[in-house]
Amino acid sequence: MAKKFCVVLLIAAMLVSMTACGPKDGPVSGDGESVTATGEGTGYGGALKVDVTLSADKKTIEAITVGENNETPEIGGKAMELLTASVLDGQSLNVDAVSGATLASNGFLAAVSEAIKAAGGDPADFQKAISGNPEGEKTLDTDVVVVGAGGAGMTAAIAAAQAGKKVVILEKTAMAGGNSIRSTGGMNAAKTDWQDTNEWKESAGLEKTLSTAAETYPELSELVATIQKEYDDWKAAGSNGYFDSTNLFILDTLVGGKNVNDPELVTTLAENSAAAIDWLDSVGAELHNVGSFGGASVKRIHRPVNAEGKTVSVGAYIVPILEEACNNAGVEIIYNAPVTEILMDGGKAVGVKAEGYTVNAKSVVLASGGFGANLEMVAELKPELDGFVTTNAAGITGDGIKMAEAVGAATVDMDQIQIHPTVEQATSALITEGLRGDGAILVNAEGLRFCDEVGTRDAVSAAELAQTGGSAYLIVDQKMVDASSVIAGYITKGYTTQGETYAELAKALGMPEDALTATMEKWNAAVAAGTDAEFGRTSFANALDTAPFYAIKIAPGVHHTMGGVKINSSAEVIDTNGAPIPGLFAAGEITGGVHGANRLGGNAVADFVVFGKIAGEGAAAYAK
Ligand code: MEZ
Repeated sequence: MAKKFCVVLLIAAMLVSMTACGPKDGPVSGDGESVTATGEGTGYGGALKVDVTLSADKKTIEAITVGENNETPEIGGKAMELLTASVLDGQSLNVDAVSGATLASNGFLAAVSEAIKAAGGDPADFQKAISGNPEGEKTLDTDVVVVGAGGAGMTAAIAAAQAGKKVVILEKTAMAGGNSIRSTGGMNAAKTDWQDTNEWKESAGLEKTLSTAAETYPELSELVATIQKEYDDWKAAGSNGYFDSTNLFILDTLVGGKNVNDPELVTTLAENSAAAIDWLDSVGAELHNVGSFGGASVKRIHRPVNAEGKTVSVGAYIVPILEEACNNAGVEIIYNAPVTEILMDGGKAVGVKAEGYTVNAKSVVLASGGFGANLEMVAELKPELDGFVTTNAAGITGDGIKMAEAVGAATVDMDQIQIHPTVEQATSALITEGLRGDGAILVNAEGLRFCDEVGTRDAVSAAELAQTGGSAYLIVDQKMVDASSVIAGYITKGYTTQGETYAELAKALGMPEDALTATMEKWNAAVAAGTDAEFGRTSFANALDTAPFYAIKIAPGVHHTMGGVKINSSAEVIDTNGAPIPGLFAAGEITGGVHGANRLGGNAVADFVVFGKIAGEGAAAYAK
């Protein structure tokens, strides 16, 4: 039986038993026999409470109920759900933290331990070792095996299953999502109906792109001329709807990537992006709110909103939907099964070996992500990033790239590693670029702006590192908070400092009050005029004029590894001689070439949906 199914059964059993005893503040005898008590631990979001019910003889944990906590439901919450099942199943606290949710896991286990003591038990009685695969080594036969249950892996699996194939995903960690679940901003797509719901205000941004691109990359002048004509034709035809084109998406991505990108892959990304939004719709993921993001000349990032119309994090929204779509399509996801080897026969990929499993397949899709959590590998490839924090999920360590190399795959751009300019340093939490796209500004410790906040990530990060302390403050106002559940979450997690006036905020931050007040007034005037004489920013959103005002202290952190396994536009893995490896496909951050030297925000989700789908369809066709 699949591990995930066992977990579901255990949770169901647990819920039935828990209904008998609600949360208690101290040891309470329930049913005249068992005892329930509460323990407290510290997770990612601060204090968390857990109720534990022990049997009368204190030797059996009968139920665990997670109480008050500030964990992210999709990450820390999910980890606590998985750990609840493991602890109950094994009657042991000797379980591994869930990768990617270590703080929540450790806080949960500490709270359970404390609750056991408070209920009169001894945590030492619950320490027996739990073996990795209780069912022993298993061999499975399938049509397509996918390595990794992140966005690319699940998309590929759904696409292959929709093409009628039997699909198994092997996921290294205890939960789906990989780096994708941490993705906050949204997905870039060009020429969608959703863009047309916006008012066109981007002439200045577009003209700036066309002139800088032509000057900086003369080799792109033909592409620039084509876009200029598309724009002129659109204006001549009465400027209906919102202007964008796949060519402009290609140009923005190439310019953002310093034209190091593989142009064929970029073209595939852009040309399939609008259809990818429709495909997501078809599996129940609606990304219909369109906003501005760094390096995009027009509003192109598509985002989900909640029932109140507030933008929400794309990864936390999309991952559970893809998981459900996998379930509905009959895809089997096996968790806690790190893949160690690609099985080859006569030069063709014919399956994989994982801890506890051998999966024989007709084709293999690699979707195990990049290596942004492997800080040693990062520093080896780019020594100047030694000491930087990472926004990546713990499982993103580059194993798939190494396995692909072991069977002859070529790699590209391995030293192209992106730092994201806005990372909260105490927790390594990504503070989405969406804040800047929606109107936030950056100020330094002196209370002064220092760059075009919606420039590309490499440019903004470099500007930040040149400021006092190598850090800066993102400033937003209450209007922005009211429009975004993401920002509300940052406030709950304690990342913000706030003030009723600009001066009060400056005082709380220990920066010159006059300087911040003058900066904010100057910025609001620039928004009203639609011109930023100081730094040439061309996207403004709204003035930051509604109290209270909030600041988040940030600095750059490792975010995306642009290099990886070489693929062609059919998502086939290319070997060191330039030929596709039969039966081997790859998609998402494990691959290199799409993003060049710098990925644009919103292009990772576009990458995993577009290339995940191509890889899944290709693997299904190969599996015949
Ligand atoms: O694509 C990304 O990395 C992204 C959208 C990040 C963010 O700032 O939200």
